[in-house]
Amino acid sequence: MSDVPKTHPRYLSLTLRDKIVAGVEQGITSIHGLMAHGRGEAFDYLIGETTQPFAIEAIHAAAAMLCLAEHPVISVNGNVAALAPEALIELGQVLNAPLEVNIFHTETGREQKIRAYLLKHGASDVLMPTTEARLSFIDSNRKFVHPDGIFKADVVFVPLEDGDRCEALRKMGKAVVTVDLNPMSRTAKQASITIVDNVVRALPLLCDEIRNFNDSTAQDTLKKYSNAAVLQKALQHISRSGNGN
Ligand code: PTJ
Repeated sequence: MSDVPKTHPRYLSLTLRDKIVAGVEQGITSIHGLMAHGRGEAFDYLIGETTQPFAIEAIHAAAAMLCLAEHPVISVNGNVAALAPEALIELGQVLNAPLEVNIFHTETGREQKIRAYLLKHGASDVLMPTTEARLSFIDSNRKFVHPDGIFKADVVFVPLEDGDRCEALRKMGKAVVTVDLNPMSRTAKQASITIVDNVVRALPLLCDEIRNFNDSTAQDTLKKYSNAAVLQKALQHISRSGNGN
């Protein structure tokens, strides 16, 4: 870890950079993940580096969707594993849902390293991609999935990724909950529910919502939820941020 003093005004943001850099050094995060992180930082700056009401609205709906799911699965890539391993494991526990490693950039041994990292942080089991089950509508490494995990899932939690798999999962009839700081990304637009927030802030809030889940209002919450409207609110917030909000 770097020697950034706690009094530095950008301490938290710089700590996250350290986590991503450590992820690359440990072979968990792809080198491309550094660029993805930088893109996220820029959008986080624009949304004010705090969880905004449009994210809270999406988190509320996401909790309902994940709790009502028959077979929810949590997809883990190299960035989210480095940034929030404990919170991912906690989400798996509160939902009783498996974690499954699924990465875009193929690097020898990285999938195994992500699995080992999650186990070291307390995960009881982590599903791995297989050649027995494949997603349709996708050619990248992300097509290899576990038959009892993403392949069978009705709802997949897919934090920060490229849009291809999100589109494929939707075409296969699965619902997708994502966390993406960019409300204009293909993933953000194609997901069923998009939480426009930093994954490190959103995950603990999502776990809390799931713990307080109320079955009697969940269907109603989902009926009223519009992802397009939430993304529009995020965009409006970003455009106002240039005027000093
Ligand atoms: O480990 P791999 O091989 O699966 O690769 C993972 C990355 C993230 C590198 C890969 O999926 C990728 O290239 O993603 P993209 O296309 O760069 O998209 C990442 C999205 O996540 C962008 O829209 C970013 O704004 C957003 N993002 C980055 N960091 C965060 C974030 N969203 C929420 N929280 C973050 N901390």
